[in-house]
Amino acid sequence: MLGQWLLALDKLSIDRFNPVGPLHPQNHQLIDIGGPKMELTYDLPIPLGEPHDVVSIEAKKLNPKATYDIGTDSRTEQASPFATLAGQERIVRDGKNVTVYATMVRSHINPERITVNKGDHVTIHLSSLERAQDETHGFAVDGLNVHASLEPGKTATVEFDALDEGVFPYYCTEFCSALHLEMMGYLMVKDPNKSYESTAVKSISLTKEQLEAQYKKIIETNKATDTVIQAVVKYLKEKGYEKYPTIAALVADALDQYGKIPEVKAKADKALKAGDLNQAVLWENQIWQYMVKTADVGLRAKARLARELATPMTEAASRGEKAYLRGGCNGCHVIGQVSSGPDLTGAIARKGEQWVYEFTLKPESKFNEPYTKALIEYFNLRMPNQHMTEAESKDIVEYMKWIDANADLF
Ligand code: HEC
Ligand SMILES: [Cu+2]
Repeated sequence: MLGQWLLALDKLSIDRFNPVGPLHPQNHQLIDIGGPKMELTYDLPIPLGEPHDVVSIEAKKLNPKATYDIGTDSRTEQASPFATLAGQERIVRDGKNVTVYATMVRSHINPERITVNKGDHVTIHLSSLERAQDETHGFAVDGLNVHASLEPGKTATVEFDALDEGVFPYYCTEFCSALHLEMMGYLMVKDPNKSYESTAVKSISLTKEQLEAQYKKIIETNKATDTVIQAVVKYLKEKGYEKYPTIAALVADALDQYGKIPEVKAKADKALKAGDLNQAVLWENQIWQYMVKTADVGLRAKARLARELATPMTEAASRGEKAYLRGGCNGCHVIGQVSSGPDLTGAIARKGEQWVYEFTLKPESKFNEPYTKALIEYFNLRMPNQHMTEAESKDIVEYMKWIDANADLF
């Protein structure tokens, strides 16, 4: 609103931020001048303030793209000539030039092995196949000073000269999912004038009984994991996830992972038939990996859908949720699930608002009650005092009432 806001583009920020060295940030300040007294609303330290420049845009005018179309060069905003789709990953050699067409999607970088000769010039075109919003991957090669940020759908390129012989891990540099640490591969740089002896890895040989037991165990695990997936899929379908584009994108992502299973299952069964239990176990493990990825994304979609369908939160409940997260309650309690602590769904119904309020504020005040004693025994853990204030504890009760009102969704 005209005459409502003042933007100060400040050079000196002495005393505003923690001093961390001679170079202080410059800062922009948003000042509310609508009232009788100027009020500082926002203090924004910026690393490079000169020349000061500012444009303000009404938030509702912003309508950014949530993800790139797969294979977009973010600099030109056009389809990249180096875009690589699943199944098109390849390594092309032309004399001393090695060009790699790679893809990244949770939780793999494909290819996972790149072998080049010392002195080669290596170009790696990376395409993110992610369609989920904000699911960014990074790419770095150890010791080679290259880094790329791959937002969903983007294609980017890194280049370097492989000057040193050795093995250089490359990996995703964004914490992208529970299996993020799996997102890596190895660049091997060989000296073409040398011959390398392969170090045979001694494999521990298992007896037939041990292998059978392993096979049985992984089959059971996969069955149990699939049950979880099917339950999530049923939930998503019943609640009409297709109506929500960002959730539908997550589900498409999950199904991508799930769709890779039949091919691997065929390999596992073939190995089993041929009597190669060792190989069958390895393939079944691969299936489990795909299932975990499917479940991981599926559960995220479920949580989002629950949020879409739930009744709106009151202001107090929404403050309560923030307090709940700030208080670390979610470290032990998972809504809708028994975790390191009880499922808090229904806590209000079980014990009443006043009790939950008092317990949140000061759990130790209730440790002598038979109800709490039984819980402590069951979880082998006392709920710690998280030092919530009275106001926070009240808000948390409102949040828990919201949970109970929407219990069928969790
Ligand atoms: C370190 C793990 C841990 C943290 C953190 C934690 N809790 Fe708990 N909570 C438990 C355990 C274990 C129990 C059951 C044993 C007990 O009552 O002490 C419990 C019990 C409860 C109960 C009673 C549940 C019922 O079914 O009647 C409520 C309510 C509760 N917690 C709320 C909270 C809130 C709110 C926070 C955050 C301020 C929180 N908890 C943080 C572990 C935790
Ligand atoms: Cu990643």
